[in-house]
Amino acid sequence: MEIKQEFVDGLREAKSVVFFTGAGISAESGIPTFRGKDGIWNKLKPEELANFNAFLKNPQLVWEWYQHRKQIVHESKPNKGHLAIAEMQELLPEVIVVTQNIDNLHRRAGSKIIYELHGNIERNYCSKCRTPYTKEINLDEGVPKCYCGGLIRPDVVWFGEYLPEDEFNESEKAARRCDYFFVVGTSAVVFPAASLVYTARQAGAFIVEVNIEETEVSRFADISLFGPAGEVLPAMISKIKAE
Ligand code: BJW
Ligand code: ZN
Repeated sequence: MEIKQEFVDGLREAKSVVFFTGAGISAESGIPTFRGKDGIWNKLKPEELANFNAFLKNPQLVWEWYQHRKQIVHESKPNKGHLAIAEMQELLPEVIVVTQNIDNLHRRAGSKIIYELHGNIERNYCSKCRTPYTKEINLDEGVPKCYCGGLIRPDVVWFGEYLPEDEFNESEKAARRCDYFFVVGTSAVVFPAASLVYTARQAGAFIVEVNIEETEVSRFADISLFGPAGEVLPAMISKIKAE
């Protein structure tokens, strides 16, 4: 993978850069992706588990799955890819992270402006009255319930559900404003999140893809940097810093 000097020179002059990230950026932290060859959902289709009907049918199963994933998240730490994105803040006037991930790793790496499009695994709320639920979850006591009787659910966005409006609106604004739009570690097949790539492109941003394999974005990206995000992004930082 070669990072062209001309590209690095242009990037140095950028006023605003967006990093749109997906599960692939956290893969090197030991968090499995959803799709692709190492995806957790090769056997279990995301559309079948991550929807409200699946939760109503078997809340215990869906909760066990999220508790298992929360455990993995707690045992993991930000990798060189997350850290490189945070370090970009020292080098450019505006760096915005728009993530589909629910794992908090960008925050833990030190990124300041983060829009979480699909929620956050650390938060829960009542599926009936929407009151946030802040107590520990202990599935040995059964699926947690709100005082109103509603089932408590993770604060994540399932299929068929709307994305958090403010986060999506701010992400759209950032996509329209930026000079460079990085698409990192996402298959870019889940909408409306993936629409941001097209919004940025239409607004004239330079589209940079970072992935270990070709995706939907490869055919129109201005540059595709194929390789693990934890290697490609630090290599790019080194080039930006080089005299
Ligand atoms: C590396 C790497 C390394 C690996 N370095 N790279 C038909 C057409 C269009 C849209 C639809 C349609 N039918 C239905 C829809 C809508 C639907 C949708 O998009 N479906 C498509 C799948 C077809 N979308 C929705 O339902 C959304 N809501 C919505 O549309 O609301 C409007 C509405 C309201 C009411 C009624 C009807 C409509 C909501 C989508 C919510 C998605 N939720 C999930 C779960 C979140 C919680 C959780 O984590 O459990 O979000 S699904 C899952 O997919 C998760 C992810 O954020 C999301 C995206 O996945 P991501 O991050 O791209 O991961 P992967 O695994 O796909 O890719 C990883 C990539 O990394 C790969 O490319 C690897 O190569 C790469 N990689 N290692 C760099 N080291
Ligand atoms: Zn309630």
